[in-house]
Amino acid sequence: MAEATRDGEWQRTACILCECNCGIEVQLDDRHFARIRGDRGHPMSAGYTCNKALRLDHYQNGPDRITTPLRRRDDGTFEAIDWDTAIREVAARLSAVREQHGGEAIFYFGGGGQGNHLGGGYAGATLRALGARYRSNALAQEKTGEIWVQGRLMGAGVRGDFEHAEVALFIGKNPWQSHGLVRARHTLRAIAKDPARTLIVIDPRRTETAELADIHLPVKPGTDAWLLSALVAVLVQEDLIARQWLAAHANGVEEIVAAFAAVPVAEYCAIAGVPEALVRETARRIAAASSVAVAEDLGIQMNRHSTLSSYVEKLIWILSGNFAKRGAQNAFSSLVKLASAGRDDAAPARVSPVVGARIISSLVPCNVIPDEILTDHPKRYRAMIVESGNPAHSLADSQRMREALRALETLVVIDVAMTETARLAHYVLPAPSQYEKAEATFFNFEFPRNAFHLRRPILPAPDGPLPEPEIHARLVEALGALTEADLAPLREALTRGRAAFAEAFFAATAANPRLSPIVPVVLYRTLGPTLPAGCASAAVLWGAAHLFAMQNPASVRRAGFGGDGPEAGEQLFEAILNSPTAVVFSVDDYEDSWERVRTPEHRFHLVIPELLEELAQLATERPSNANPEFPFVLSAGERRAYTANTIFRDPTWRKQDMAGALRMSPTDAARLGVADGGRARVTTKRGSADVIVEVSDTMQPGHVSLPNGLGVDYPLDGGPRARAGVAPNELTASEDRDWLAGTPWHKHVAARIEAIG
Ligand SMILES: Nc1nc2c(c(=O)[nH]1)N[C@H]1C(S)=C(S)[C@@H](COP(=O)(O)OP(=O)(O)OC[C@H]3O[C@@H](n4cnc5c(=O)[nH]c(N)nc54)[C@H](O)[C@@H]3O)O[C@H]1N2
Ligand SMILES: Nc1nc2c(c(=O)[nH]1)N[C@H]1C(S)=C(S)[C@@H](COP(=O)(O)OP(=O)(O)OC[C@H]3O[C@@H](n4cnc5c(=O)[nH]c(N)nc54)[C@H](O)[C@@H]3O)O[C@H]1N2
Ligand code: SF4
Ligand SMILES: [Mo]
Repeated sequence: MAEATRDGEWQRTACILCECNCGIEVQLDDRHFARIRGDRGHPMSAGYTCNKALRLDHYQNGPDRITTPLRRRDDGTFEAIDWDTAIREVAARLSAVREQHGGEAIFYFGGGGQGNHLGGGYAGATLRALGARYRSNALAQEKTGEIWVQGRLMGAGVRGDFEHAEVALFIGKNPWQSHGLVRARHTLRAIAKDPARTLIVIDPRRTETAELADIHLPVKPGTDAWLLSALVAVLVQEDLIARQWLAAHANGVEEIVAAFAAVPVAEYCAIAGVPEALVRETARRIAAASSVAVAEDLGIQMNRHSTLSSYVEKLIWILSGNFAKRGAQNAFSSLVKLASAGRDDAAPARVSPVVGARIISSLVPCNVIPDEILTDHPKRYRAMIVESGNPAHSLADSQRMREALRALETLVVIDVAMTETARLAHYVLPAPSQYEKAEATFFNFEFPRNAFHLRRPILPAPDGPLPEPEIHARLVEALGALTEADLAPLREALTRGRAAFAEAFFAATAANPRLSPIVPVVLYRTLGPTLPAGCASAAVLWGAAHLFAMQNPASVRRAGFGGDGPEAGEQLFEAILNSPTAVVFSVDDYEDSWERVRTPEHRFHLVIPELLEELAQLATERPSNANPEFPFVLSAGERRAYTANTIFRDPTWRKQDMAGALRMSPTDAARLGVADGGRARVTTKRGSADVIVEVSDTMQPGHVSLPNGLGVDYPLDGGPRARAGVAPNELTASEDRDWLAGTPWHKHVAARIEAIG
């Protein structure tokens, strides 16, 4: 072992299992996480964790860690190679692709999971050094439709203030299990307990959140577009909209009113399977509330009419005037932007090179990736870098995804574990775990206080893996994009302090056009070594802190970072470097939300013609699951108490539901003759899987669900690999996707179920 671990001491870090990244404290015992507790000093989570954080040792000491670079032999087995060989060969192979076919033939996927975005902050340098132009990540199979709608409506990312909301509305989201809001279970219980507040849930399943709700709208799977349209139609037709507020803040109100005046409420409620009276009651409750916070998630984002549903969801809170105030929707600020809700209606949309799929927030839709590779089109992707993602498991249609990955001339995977994707790679480059290096999440979406946590390593990395920023720096150097001569004057300036460095840095990047595309690596190689031990990777945050302070001076000042000009940015960076927990970097006023609306007069632009056309088509379309061959709707990928994407590969981390049962209503179970704990076969047009059945009265008849993240394989002691549960994407198809954003219909897969004796 390289260095001693600080056994027995409480060390502060964060949970990496979901977007919340709750602060935790860990006591180590011989590299094991012996004790874990919530960090009360964390400014957001304040001691809160859910049940999953306590199982993090199964990640740190998972069964499939990689500790040396690997190269695949022709027979499919791997040999260990040293880093110099790995970097040299990867750079040479990617350069060869660029020379023959252009950099745009090199595709990048990933850049971070639920808690690790620092490495992805450096990947851009490698891509620009290669001339690569196309990339994607998991956001392009869930959030890109919503991002596109936000871009068109207001050009800003928006978040609900559930802590203070009088009415909280969740659509296709089960925050009791999936979280996505700070201290989710506390917040939900507080709303449910308070008679003055109302919790509303739209979900076909009576989820844990729906169980707490005051109003549950048990929508028929896949019919949210009709239900949400009916809800907005009631607001419009009963004249419950915030007319005066809208006159001051929105364009296109009359077109929207006209479109929804035409919606036949009773008919749409019937299609959605929800009593009209309940829909009217819900609309009236929303209109009467002093504040409404809303969140949508995968239940509509991975479903039929997903981009349209995201649009109509937003009309609910805009038409009722719930923006830029306490308890409502607000536009947050990010230290580092993960997605850009650009207002792209003026510019022609960028599209993918083969299929011509719309690129949103710079991301190619995940569902078209196989089509972009499995073709003889001259512009096909021929090489791919995958970093902190497992597309062979997590994207639609695993069979086709595997076929596509196998067809690449070069596949390079950067991961901590030997994943389904890594096993198809030509080169696998090992990274230290998120507890063995400096890391950070860029999922910073809170309002009015927003916080950022630079986590220090809490134990040394084993010999072998290299942090992602170091891998990218070496690749950029091997590609010849950066030389020692570029860095020398910057290093010299740094000896005279950061102010001198800043000056030299801006002068150098202005003078040398080669440097600006690779700025993260320049910072890593100059500023990085001067940062506290283990924190070189934080170098990129120096630029981010300065930029943020320049763009949001008042919010940064309220957060306690003052001074003139660059002083505030420098103070913020120092605070991030020196704080063991998250730092509040921004304190906003509710009015600041308007400043972030990036339309000419900071007004909502309500009319989106493409989606109003789709709305009109609902009038004649009838959702039907009439295919007698596949009479069930399968939701493939539900969040449960013991699921966490594929971050854990060891199934024993689960304390219950080890095999990830198929949930089914008692009516269906009786009809099929399956008992609770019995076995059944699920078949879709793409595949078939044997499952254990959990009979659950939370399910509607005709609707079944499988958990997310199961079916990863793991090595048994010295022997073959085993697999627990069903990999959901063996059952999904890449062509089943939204026409506009390309997001998959994973929550709505046509399936057949048979009992197995
Ligand atoms: N425990 C746990 N938590 C997680 C994760 C995890 O793997 N495990 N993953 C994290 C990630 S990456 C994400 S993106 C979030 C996702 O978080 P959520 O979106 O909340 O999670 P899901 O359970 O996938 O889907 C939400 C709900 O959609 C419902 N649904 C299915 N069909 C329909 C429909 O037709 N209409 C409506 N309205 N609802 C429908 C399901 O019943 C389910 O309750 O969770 C995050 N948190
Ligand atoms: N059918 C179906 N499919 C789904 C979903 C669904 O609901 N249904 N949900 C989708 C959603 S919302 C999401 S977000 C995706 C998630 O899918 P992916 O984006 O593929 O993410 P993860 O499963 O979180 O995999 C993250 C990878 O990061 C690796 N890793 C962990 N720590 C580090 C590190 O420090 N460095 C590096 N380099 N690697 C690391 C892990 O070993 C793992 O291989 O799955 C999606 N797939
Ligand atoms: S809410 Fe998310 S980040 Fe917090 S402990 Fe649970 S899984 Fe971890
Ligand atoms: Mo996700």
